[in-house]
Amino acid sequence: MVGGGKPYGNLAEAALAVKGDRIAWMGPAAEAAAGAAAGNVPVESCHGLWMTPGLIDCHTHLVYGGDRVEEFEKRLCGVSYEEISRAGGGIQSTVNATRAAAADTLYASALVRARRLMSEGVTTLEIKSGYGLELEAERRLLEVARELGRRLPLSVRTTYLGLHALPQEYQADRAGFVARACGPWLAALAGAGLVDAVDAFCENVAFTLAETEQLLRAAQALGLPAHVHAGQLTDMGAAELAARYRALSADHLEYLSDTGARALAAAGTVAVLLPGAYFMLRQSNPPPIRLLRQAGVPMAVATDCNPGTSPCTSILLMLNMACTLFGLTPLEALSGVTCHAAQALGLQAELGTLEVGKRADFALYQIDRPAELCYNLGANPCVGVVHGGAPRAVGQPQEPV
Ligand code: DI6
Ligand code: FE
Repeated sequence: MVGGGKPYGNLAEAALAVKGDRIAWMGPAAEAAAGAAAGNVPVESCHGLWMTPGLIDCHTHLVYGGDRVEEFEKRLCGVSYEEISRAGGGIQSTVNATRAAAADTLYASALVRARRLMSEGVTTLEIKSGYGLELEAERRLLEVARELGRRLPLSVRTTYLGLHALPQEYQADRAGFVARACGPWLAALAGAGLVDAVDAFCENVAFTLAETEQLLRAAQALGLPAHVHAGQLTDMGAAELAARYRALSADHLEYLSDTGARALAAAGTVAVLLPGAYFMLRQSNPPPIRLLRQAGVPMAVATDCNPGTSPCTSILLMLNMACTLFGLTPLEALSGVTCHAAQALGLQAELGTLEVGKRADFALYQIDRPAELCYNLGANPCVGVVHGGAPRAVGQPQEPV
């Protein structure tokens, strides 16, 4: 995935040497054999397989309580979204279930989802809080996310999604909720080392531009980078705001103006595309891909794994949807889960390409050419992953439950 040369940066008949958790050498397989023999280094043959950088899912809400299956079923049986909402459904039902769940219950359900993503070649996962919406429940979500990163052969980046929804008990006190979420709660969680970045759902059904800015300003004061849920349902100018605060990413972007796209490009903010939510919500206006291309905005692709609008644990399915629904080329889609996803997490110096000095995270696929990863619907050709230099056969989890 290193640009400038062959498509996909493809190297044929190549070998790669690992020292510790780093890529120490890359070159022709014939040279590697001689070097390995001289240095008495163990050699693994991956003959006939394709190796990619470990895939990065840079936008998930992986940890939550309960599910929304019943709601899905009801809606398809003709019950309206409003009726479901009034009966305590929707996002608030996930907040209730999450608050009621013990940490080990949250861990167990998130583990299943993490394993599914890992089985397709994911080695780095961003996980947002945002279903707790009060200090201790948010803390539990972030702690569970960190625990997944400690126990699994997986790098986890945590994001405090402080402004996701206005919880029931604050319906009459919006300002009070926002002040707490952006003030003492963020300070406590960041102080505990649980927060790698912040995020806000800037949308007419969620939080305003001014409220979002309050969180971005608080994050800036703490030296934390930001992501912003921007332009999923309407264009409120959230992309411009994200750019103004040099956010790592602006996510969704189905609604994005020319000025928004240019602002993202100038700020180096990555556009994270989430075709799973677009599909589930049966939207019909894809993000303006041509505009993003012309402006030179790097595009990432992620699952948005969440119980409401994208109950998705397949990054490979997202590759297909990014191509079929949004019109990305397979090269753009693959860049979206490797080099550009790394950039969306601020980890481009460490991850996202196979290059000497980078972390030895990679995935092995039984395919004939890279575009197959985007072409297949529902297949999983991943036969193994290496995380930090340690091999792990897919389907044989070594980590404790
Ligand atoms: N965007 C979404 O689509 C979800 N959250 C967000 O920020 C909705 C989350 C849910 O319905 O549970
Ligand atoms: Fe999201």
